[in-house]
Amino acid sequence: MKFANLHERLFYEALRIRRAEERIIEIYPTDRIQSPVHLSIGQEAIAVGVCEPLRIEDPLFGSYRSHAFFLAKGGSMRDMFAELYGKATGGCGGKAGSMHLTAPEVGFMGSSAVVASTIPNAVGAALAAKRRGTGQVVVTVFGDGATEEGVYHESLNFASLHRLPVLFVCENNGLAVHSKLSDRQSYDLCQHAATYGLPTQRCREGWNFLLVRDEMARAAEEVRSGSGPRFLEYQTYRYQEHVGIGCDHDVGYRSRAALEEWQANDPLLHDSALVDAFDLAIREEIDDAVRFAEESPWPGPEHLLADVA
Ligand SMILES: Cc1ncc(C[n+]2csc(CCOP(=O)(O)OP(=O)(O)O)c2C)c(N)n1
Ligand SMILES: [Mg+2]
Repeated sequence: MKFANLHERLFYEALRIRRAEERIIEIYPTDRIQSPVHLSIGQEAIAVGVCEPLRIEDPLFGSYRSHAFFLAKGGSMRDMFAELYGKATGGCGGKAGSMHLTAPEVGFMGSSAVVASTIPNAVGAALAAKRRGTGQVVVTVFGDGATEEGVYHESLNFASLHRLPVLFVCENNGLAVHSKLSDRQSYDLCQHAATYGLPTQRCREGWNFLLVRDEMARAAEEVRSGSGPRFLEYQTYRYQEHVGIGCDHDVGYRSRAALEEWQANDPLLHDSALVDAFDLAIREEIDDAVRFAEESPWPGPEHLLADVA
C-alpha cells in the first residue's frame, strides 16, 4: 500500500485496527474466539501515534487491552487471530489469548491481565538497556486505573532515580471498568507523576493521531538522548463495554452524549474518502487471517508443557 503522507499511513493503521476489532465483534458470538476480549475501539489513534516513532527493537509492554498496540507495533494479523482462536499457529501457540499477546520479534514484549504488572517489567528492560548501552527506548502503556497500583509508583520512582530510558504512556479513558476517574483519584495524573521528578506531557486530543505521534516522537527522542524517563498522558474514550463486544451506554455509568462528543472528532468515522480507499485491502488482510485461524490445528497434548518455565 502506497501512502501520500504520514497522515494517510497513520489513518490506514488505525482503520486496520478498528476493522480487526469489528471482525472480532462479528465472530465472537460463534464462540470460536477462546478468550475474553477488551476492545480498543475509539482508542486506536494512541496505538498508531505512539508506535510510529519507535524502532522495531524498542521494547513496548502493554496491558490486557492491547490488540491495537500488538498490531501497531508490527505484530502479524494472522498471529493475532490464530491466538484468539486458541490455535497452535497463534503468536503464543494458542495458550495466551487476547490478554497475553506477545510479538517479541517486533518489540511487542508482552501484555498481562494483572493491572499495572507490565510497568515494572518495562522498567527492568530499561535498566538492562541502560547498562548494556543499547540505545533502546522502552515504552510501557497502561490505563488510568493502573496508576492506582503500588508498582506504578515504585516504577516511576526507580526509573527517575536511575534516569532510565523508559517512557510511561497512560491511556486515560477516564474509566476503570465502571468507575469514573473523578470518583477514584484525588490527584491530577501529570502533576502527581511530576512529583517523581519526571517531565510530563498531557495530550487531550487522543483521537488526533498526528498530534499523538508528534508528542511521542519528541518524548522518545529526549529519552533516547539519555535525559531520563518521561510521562505522557493521552486522553481518550473507549466506545465498547470494558470487556466483551457490547455497548453499555444504557447501563448508567456514562452518558451517550460523551460518546457522541468523542465520535464527532473521530477521523475514522468522518473521512469516507480515505475509508473507501483503504477498506478493501484491510478486509482482504483480515479475511486471510481469519481463514488462517480457522484452518489451523489446535495445540496437541505435546504442547501442554512446552514454553513453561
Ligand atoms: C491487580 C489487579 N487488580 C484489579 C483487577 C481487575 N481489573 C481489571 S481491569 C481493571 C480496570 C483497569 O482500568 P485502567 O487501568 O484504566 O484500564 P482500561 O481498562 O480503562 O484500559 C480492573 C480494576 C486486575 N485485573 N488486576
Ligand atoms: Mg481506564
